[in-house]
Amino acid sequence: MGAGVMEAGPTGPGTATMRRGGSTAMRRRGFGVLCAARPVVHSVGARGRPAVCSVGASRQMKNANFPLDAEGRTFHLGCRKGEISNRMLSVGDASRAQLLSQFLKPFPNGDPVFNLVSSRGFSITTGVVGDSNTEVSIVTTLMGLANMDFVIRESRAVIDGPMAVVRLGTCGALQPGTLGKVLVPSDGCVLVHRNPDAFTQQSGGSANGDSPSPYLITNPVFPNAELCNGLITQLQRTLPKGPGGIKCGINCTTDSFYSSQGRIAEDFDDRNENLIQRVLGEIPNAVSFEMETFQLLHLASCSKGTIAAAACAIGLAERASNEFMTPAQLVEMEEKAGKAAMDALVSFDLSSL
Ligand code: R1P
Repeated sequence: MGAGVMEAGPTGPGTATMRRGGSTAMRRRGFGVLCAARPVVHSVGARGRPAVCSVGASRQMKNANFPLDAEGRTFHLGCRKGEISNRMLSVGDASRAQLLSQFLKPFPNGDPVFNLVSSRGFSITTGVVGDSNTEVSIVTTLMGLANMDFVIRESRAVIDGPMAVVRLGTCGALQPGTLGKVLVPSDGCVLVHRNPDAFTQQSGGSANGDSPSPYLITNPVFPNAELCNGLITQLQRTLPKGPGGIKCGINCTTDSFYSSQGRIAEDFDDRNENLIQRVLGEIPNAVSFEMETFQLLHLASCSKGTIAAAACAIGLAERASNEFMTPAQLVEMEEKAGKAAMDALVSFDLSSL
């Protein structure tokens, strides 16, 4: 944890102080607004007693079209204005968020690093990056398209002005020799998704007699070029050259870790035996399989020019060789790539949007 992080939970009791407008009454009641950076639904209230985090369903929401509670907190992320920076680092894993919070310092006015965990398990940690005097939020976006949708839409709703978002994930490495590299979708990102109609009995095939394909591949979406180039520059600065470095190409986001990434299962009819071969045949420079980047880049492209987004992912497992990085290797790469991503966010000119 970075100095001054308000840490709470079983392994790190601290003082849960509301930053930026938290109500004293809520603090006094030990209202569990601030929780652990870990996926733990406990916080430490003002009296140091664990309390169930209640940023979630127990609050009275208003407006069924875009629910907000009486404090203006969003339904799932549990955040309100002033708690998330315009510069956001999205990570899937709570332990990655906690690891990278070491790079966040308290605010110049003395406010400690801010931390919130919603009852849905999303976390937000906001502080100042190193000596830059620039705020960044590390947001745990969990897994999959829907969770990225919650994070981007709900953060957009409570942030004024342009936003820059970088995702640092892990992924399946598709090209031989890329285990442990940071794979950057500078050439775009497609969505590979299961086509349920191909699995139903009434799907009789198309007019030309073809059976519907069990997996569909979209056209690519693209990162913001300036943010992506800045990310590559920072990664090249931070990472070793050669095998431990970066590889650029196309990322394939999938709607399943299993079927649409070509993992063979005995318990389900998945019809995916040739999927990896097909993906690499159609997209020779496909470098990675992961589960969120398409939604991030797609939403950014539909944000009416208000969100710049880019992404990278550590090749945690190489699909062809079946090899995995060790946990120690992963932590080392998360630290290096995470710092690079935060520096890229700090360097990005938000006024260019
Ligand atoms: C699957 O294990 C998860 O890991 C990858 C995938 O995109 C998916 O979310 O990324 P993260 O490590 O960022 O979660």
